[in-house]
Amino acid sequence: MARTTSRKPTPKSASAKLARSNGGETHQEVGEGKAGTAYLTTNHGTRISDNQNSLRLGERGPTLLEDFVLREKIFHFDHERIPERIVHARGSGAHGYFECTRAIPELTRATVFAKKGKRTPVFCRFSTVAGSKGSKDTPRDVRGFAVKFYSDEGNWDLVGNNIPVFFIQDAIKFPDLIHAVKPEADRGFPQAASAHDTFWDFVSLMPESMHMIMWAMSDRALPRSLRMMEGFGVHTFRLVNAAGETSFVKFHWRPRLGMQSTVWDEAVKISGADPDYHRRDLWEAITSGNPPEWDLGIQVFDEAFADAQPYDVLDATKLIPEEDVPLTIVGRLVLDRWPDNFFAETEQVAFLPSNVIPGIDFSDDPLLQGRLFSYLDTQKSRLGTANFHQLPVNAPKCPFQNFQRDGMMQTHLFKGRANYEPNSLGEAGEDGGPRESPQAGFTSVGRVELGVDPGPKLRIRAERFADHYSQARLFYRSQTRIEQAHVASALVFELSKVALEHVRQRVVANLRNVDEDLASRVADGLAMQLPPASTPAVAPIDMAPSPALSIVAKMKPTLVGRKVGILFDEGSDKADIGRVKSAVEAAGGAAMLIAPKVGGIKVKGGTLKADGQLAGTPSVLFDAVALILTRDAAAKLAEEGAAVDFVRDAFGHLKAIGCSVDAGPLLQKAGVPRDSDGVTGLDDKFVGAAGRRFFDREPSVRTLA
Ligand code: HDE
Repeated sequence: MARTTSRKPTPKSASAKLARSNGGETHQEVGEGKAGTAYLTTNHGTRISDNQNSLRLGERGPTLLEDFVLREKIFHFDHERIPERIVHARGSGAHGYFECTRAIPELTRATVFAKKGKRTPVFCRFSTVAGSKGSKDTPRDVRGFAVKFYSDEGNWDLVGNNIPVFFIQDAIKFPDLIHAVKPEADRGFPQAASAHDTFWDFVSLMPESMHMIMWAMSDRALPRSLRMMEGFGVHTFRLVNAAGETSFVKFHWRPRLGMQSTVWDEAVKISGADPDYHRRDLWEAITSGNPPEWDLGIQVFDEAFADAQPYDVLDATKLIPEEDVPLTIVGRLVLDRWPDNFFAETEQVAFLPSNVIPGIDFSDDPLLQGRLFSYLDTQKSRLGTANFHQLPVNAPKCPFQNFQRDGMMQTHLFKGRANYEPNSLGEAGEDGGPRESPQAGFTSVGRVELGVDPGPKLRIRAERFADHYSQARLFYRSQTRIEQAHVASALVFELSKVALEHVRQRVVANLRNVDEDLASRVADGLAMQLPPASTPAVAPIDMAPSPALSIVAKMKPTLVGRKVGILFDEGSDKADIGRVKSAVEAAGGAAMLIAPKVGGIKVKGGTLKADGQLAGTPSVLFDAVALILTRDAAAKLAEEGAAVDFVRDAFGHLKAIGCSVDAGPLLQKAGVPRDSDGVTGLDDKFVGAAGRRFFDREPSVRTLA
């Protein structure tokens, strides 16, 4: 059928000609000359004449099998999804660089640390662990913190978490752990949650998980932003210098914005208001030119220190207190470029803990050893080919060549016939291919060099791994009073979702070995009798508290990288709004205007558009809020659920609230006492308060265990 071209081209399609045909459907046709758009083709380069209609017999069908344009398009679409990651499926990534701020050639020959000022490109992916790819960003969960350094001597992947210890000591338990935490096998729920029978059943029988449980029940598992969490390599690794001398090392990422977390009720509400909360937050920061940064700290120690500790440094359920081995800052990580394509980069990035470079080596940590083996398999299964390393996000940025050949999706065009070595093709003038580098190449630190006797082959756990409780106690006792209450309340919440009473009992019996007060608070919160303590494999010891483990003690009162919501309505004073917005921005924060309608509201001094509509932009999305309202508007909004929740939640989530003098009726309806700490006017006091949380308020708004 001939198509009738509409007479009026729309301005947006200046280069694509707009046409409408018989059925009323819109066609965008390729323009002519230089101004024209590119023409549409099939995957094999044939130009497509019509991308709106499949090929039919007659006007009304049937559709013909020979329509290769339709067939190819639908075929490709049908295969767009690839398997999601078994764990860490939900994630967000970004490009950036690592800059060495302190050269450490005396410790390692890794070129990443060779020279102060040296920059190495990186790709970093943050993730939750339990939920699937489309799950919310803010469950109570551990966060993955994986960094791929594209070094000039190959890719180094530091695939860590935001918690410095792990649930289990031996890789052989990982499938059990993940099966237990994922949705239950028969019912397929709960999604992205540890608060259910199978998880707590498993961990209650695995007291080695108790230290990690303390962290997972703490506010560390509820980060306010991916930009505001610490990262850890978790395992003990080795650094090796040019002389072959080696030391143990633990890696720590420290966020320059300071650490910050949400409160549980807030995290639950954020997941409804914005399931992409962390992804959006990272995207906003990077695309608005505020790249997040972390310092890289290392804890370096030797065998003598390791031997002298009451725990084993090869046990991933243990940390090394910073008070014992302070951090040395050796570099900074800057994430300044959002990926061009989410799938090609964030989804297809393949991290491998076995990716190390000369100067970095593994320890014998049995969890790490299992990981070195596991990740290659997962990448092959997920990305479908042993050539996954050729994808742009995975390929090294330094030269790479060997004699591996062929395989599915081979994209490299190898020249010549040298696909084996040794060969003598060079003697006949042909390219013989790459060869070994005995000096510059990677060499493993040998047992003989370390003076370690390999000993017999045993399926056994080392006796020094048997203390399951001392560091759980260390963590709990190093928290501030309010953080301890959060841990206890999180345990009450999670165990309240556990239907099997004997599991609850066993968890509380284990908690008695951590801290008696904690166990009693949890038992009280569950309205159960305190069970007898379980018998620990080794009696716990008291370690000196480590203030470095607290978030609240380390929190920076700052508005930098934070967001303030300004609620206004008809009649609000435009000048006041402008003043608060400027003050927030001057303090390094971002301000967003919220009103019942977005398109433009009459205010004193003109009209004003809002960035967000009240019902869709609750206060959980902000670090502090300002209410700039006339008395009439405040009285009207006191009858509006979304407005009352806006204020009540800001107060309940311990945030600063700045108010115009006339905001009273709304405050009153929300039950916010005007004289509370953190409830201020619109002056400098508000901006000063907005970078803080008012934890003292908490007992007045909810019952904590
Ligand atoms: Fe992982 N882990 N893991 N893991 N892990 C994966 O690899 C595995 C462990 C961590 O953003 C998988 O590519 C085993 C500890 C992060 O793409 C899989 C064991 C730590 C990420 C896998 C562990 C981690 C993964 C799933 C026990 C903290 C996401 C998809 C021996 C130090 C990386 C994939 C990204 C991903 C296996 C234990 C961190 C299945 C077998 C401990 C951050 O291969």
